[in-house]
Amino acid sequence: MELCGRRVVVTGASSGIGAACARAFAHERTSLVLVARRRDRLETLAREVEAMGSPEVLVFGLDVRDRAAVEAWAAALPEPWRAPDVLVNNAGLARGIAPLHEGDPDDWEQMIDTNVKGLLRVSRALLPGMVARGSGHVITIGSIAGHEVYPGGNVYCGTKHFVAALNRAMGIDLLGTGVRVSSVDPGMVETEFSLVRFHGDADRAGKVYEGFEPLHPEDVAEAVLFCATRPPHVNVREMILMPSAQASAVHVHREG
Ligand code: NDP
Ligand code: 8X3
Repeated sequence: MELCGRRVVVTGASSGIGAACARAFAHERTSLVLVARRRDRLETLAREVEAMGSPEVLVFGLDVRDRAAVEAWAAALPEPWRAPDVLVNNAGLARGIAPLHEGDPDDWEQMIDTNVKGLLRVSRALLPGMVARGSGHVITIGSIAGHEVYPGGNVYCGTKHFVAALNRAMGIDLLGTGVRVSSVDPGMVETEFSLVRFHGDADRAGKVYEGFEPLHPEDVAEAVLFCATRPPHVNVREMILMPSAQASAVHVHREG
């Protein structure tokens, strides 16, 4: 499917996979709405993707955990943007890796409020316009953590299992509406993900990616673009994307 001139919303565009998706879509000359809490980063990215050829780029400093703010954001979007052609549901995070009995409930709430409720809120805000128009595509960034669990992954894995279930359920809900639903589910991608998970401990975060080549955010963006460019009769429902050195959440082949 030709993407030039289409409207694409990317949540979590200030970093990592979301920023790479914004660049990948800009390369196809789509217009972009970029959403994240760190607006300054979005403004820098906006200048970059405009220079790449995006005809229109709008940035919104938005916390997807804030229900009223998400509703106000959607209501304030310029009219054509209330029914984007593609929504990349990417904003998300892990906090901590403690066993459940030692876990921090504040971390749990942040993951649940962002990965589960934030994703629901943004989808609920933009889907009615897509359904009314009879076309659109929701592409969610799930995770290998939505297919398996690993030590200390408890709540994060729970949120990503929710995302996997929601992707399947939305596929049923939206059947016959012309709106496609896809999930791209990566293994380890080197982004700010581990820095956030380990509360800013850069040494610990760096060790996660030592001794093997993890996925790069651009690899995931390419998979998202693949989903978005299938002809209208084709829908990628779920795509699992792993580094070649990773066989499961806990099996990673490290050199040295
Ligand atoms: P990054 O930390 O680099 O990016 C996360 C993005 O989410 C940032 O742009 C951040 O922006 C945004 N975000 C976080 N919380 C909120 C919020 N409350 N409101 C709005 N935006 C928010 O990590 P990744 O790029 O790796 O993560 C992107 C997605 O990919 C996540 O859903 C993650 O679970 C998933 N994933 C990551 C993998 C990995 O190994 N890296 C593997 C599998 C899936 P800001 O802080 O400015 O709000
Ligand atoms: C992020 C990848 O393996 O840390 O979703 O869960 S993992």
